[in-house]
Amino acid sequence: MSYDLVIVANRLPVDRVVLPDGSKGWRTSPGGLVTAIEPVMRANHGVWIGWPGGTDQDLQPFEHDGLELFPMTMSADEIEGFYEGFSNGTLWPLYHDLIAKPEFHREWWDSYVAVNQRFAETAASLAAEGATVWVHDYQLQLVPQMLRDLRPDLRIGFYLHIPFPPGELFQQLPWRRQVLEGLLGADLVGFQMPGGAQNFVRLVRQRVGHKTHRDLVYLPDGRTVRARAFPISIDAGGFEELARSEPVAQRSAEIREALGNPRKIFLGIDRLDYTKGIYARLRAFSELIKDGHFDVEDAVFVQVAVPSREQVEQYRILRDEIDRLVGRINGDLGRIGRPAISYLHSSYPREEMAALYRTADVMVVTPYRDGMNLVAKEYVACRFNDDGALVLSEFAGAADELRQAWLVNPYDINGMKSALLEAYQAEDKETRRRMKAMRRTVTQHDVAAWADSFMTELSDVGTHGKAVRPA
Ligand code: GDG
Repeated sequence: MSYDLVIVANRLPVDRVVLPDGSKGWRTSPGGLVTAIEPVMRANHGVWIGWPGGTDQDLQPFEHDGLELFPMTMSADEIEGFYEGFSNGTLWPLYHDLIAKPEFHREWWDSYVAVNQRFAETAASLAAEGATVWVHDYQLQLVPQMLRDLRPDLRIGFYLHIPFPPGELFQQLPWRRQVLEGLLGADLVGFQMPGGAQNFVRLVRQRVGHKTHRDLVYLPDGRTVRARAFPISIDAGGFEELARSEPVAQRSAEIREALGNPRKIFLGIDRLDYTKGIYARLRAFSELIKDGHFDVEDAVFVQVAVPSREQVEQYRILRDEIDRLVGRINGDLGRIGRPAISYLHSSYPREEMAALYRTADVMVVTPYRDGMNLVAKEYVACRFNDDGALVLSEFAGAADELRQAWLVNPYDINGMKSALLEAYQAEDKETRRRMKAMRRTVTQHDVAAWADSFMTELSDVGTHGKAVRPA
């Protein structure tokens, strides 16, 4: 089979599920990426290459909901070295400002190279003459150049979903040059923020020695590479529609009731990750109660922490720390049937997420560093009455667009306390003014516009391959 569009991502957009009859099946995973890419895939005879999770070795290509999927196998050693190791123990902390200490292990790197090579070979074998290949994220940064070596006829795009760090931090990576060269195999390298694109171009000039001008890199063989920001977004219409639906309205009322009808409900939803600033935000909230600004009858904090990367040591430590903190806060400040923090370590269907967004009066998003943060945008999309307050970290990419949020520095606990209190006390008129402006931004720049602008730019750059039709 050969395809005109090949999407290459670490994960396939489906999860394994056990069907009612006991057999195994697939379910489309929650998340905007598949929503955004699906129409382009359909319009262009596309295939998606990725790991379905697990270590099954006898996987066959299959179709799900009309999408052609090509599953990549992963051995237990590769999960350890490539995925948990180099991707999540080296690159993730290095690219998020060293919030945790990155570990550098040569075996992890070898595994990263081997898995990237396998993804590149698979993409090369599936792509039609002159096809477009769109590679995603930090797990696959070597794929663009590996693929170009195998198939110079292709048009290759790469998109990084997480921040690209400043040179001072990136230089620590023992394999910095290989990673930069890997990315330079693409015709277009997309980042969340202009800062990431600039960091990349500067590093390429300083470390690899290529000539650059603004967002262009000139390679010795005459090829050019463009590096630009494409801030990602969400399916804003889809979220709003869900939030407005009758079942979600009912569920929202149930949630408020179950929480004891407090005056204000605060909400945090994050993967349980040390970049997300969960610990500091819960402390700030609890201190407001301790200081007597409000009581557990007035306000409750619902924190959903979605299990994530549980085999990685730093994530286990974080989970224990948060468990202890929540236990201490509730022990000190809670009353019978009235915990200060309602803590949920679980993942939920999209409907439940929408019901939570619809219920929350104050949404609290306080990462130390985040490529974008879609949760902040999803909250805004769900507030169809223009009410609700968003407290948002300056260090989330989303802060660039959602200027009307209560912006905070998550390292400054007192500053965070003031912002939470202001959001709690804000007049309706004030929250409405802010939310209206943010809603305009999120509805205008949704994920379809994001995919479209990346694809359009990709079909304009490079002399290789034929252009992909917009959906
Ligand atoms: C990376 C970057 C960038 C979460 N729990 C559940 C659930 N989710 C959905 C949310 C949201 C997504 O997962 C999380 O996206 P974020 O942007 O908040 O964060 P990361 O996972 O770190 O994502 C980030 C993103 O890539 C996209 O480029 O914005 O900066 O770090 O959509 O709704 N969805 C459901 N149940 C859950 O329990 N259904």
